[in-house]
Amino acid sequence: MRIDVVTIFPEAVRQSLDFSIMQRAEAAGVVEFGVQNPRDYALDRHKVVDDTPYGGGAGMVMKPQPLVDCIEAALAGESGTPVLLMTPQGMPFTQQEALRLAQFKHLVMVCGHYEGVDERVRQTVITDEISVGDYVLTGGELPALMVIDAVVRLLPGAVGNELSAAHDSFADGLLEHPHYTRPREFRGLRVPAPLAQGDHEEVRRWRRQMSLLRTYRRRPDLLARAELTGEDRELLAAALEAARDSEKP
Ligand code: 4G4
Repeated sequence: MRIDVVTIFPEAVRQSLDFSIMQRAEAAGVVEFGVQNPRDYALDRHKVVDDTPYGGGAGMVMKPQPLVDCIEAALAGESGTPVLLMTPQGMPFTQQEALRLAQFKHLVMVCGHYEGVDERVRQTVITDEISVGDYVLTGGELPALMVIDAVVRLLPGAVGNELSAAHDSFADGLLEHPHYTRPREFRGLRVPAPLAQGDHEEVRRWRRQMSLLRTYRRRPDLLARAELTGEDRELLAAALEAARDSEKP
């Protein structure tokens, strides 16, 4: 996969990508990153990329011409390549969207700044608008890096354990079960018996039960949309009953 990031802070984005797993993925040939600066496409002597908003008001707006020319240079005439605008007005980014984006061989990610981008950029070149959460940031760079991280770790050869992505939180619409490593007891807290004993079927059932209980308590919205089996319902009912019993005097 190739990923181009369109940003007025190319050095900051390049530095962030030359870090940890993303760096290893690029070195391994799993992904190739490009960083493009719309300022390089500005036509005036001062390389201006922003301007005052029509209709007045505070702040500045990203001019359409440098941004669209930069995006089109990154696309190099391709069609079908997603051009993603990171914006608080976008569709919420999810694991499902990460899995969808991981199928493409080229992505172009556009980072907005100031008060936002001229609407004609959306109308001409943007294919998808993505939000990483209901909050406002000064720029789209951190959201773009979050989306890149979530997508690249799904690419074949990007993670040490190829199977780990299949077990992620949200892979089956539920939160993950708790994890433990040695020692068997830490500050008086013992590793749960089914894990310590290591009977594979008992481990599977315990993990599934904890996954269901955690999702019930923390993210009832996810549980409502998950497809539960008969065993799932029994495991959750048993876990809730056990929790209720332990609360009795
Ligand atoms: C586009 C329009 C994304 C980009 C306006 C970007 C939050 C997110 C930006 C803006 C962003 C998010 C400056 C408001 C850049 N903030 N939640 N800021 N703003 O994904």
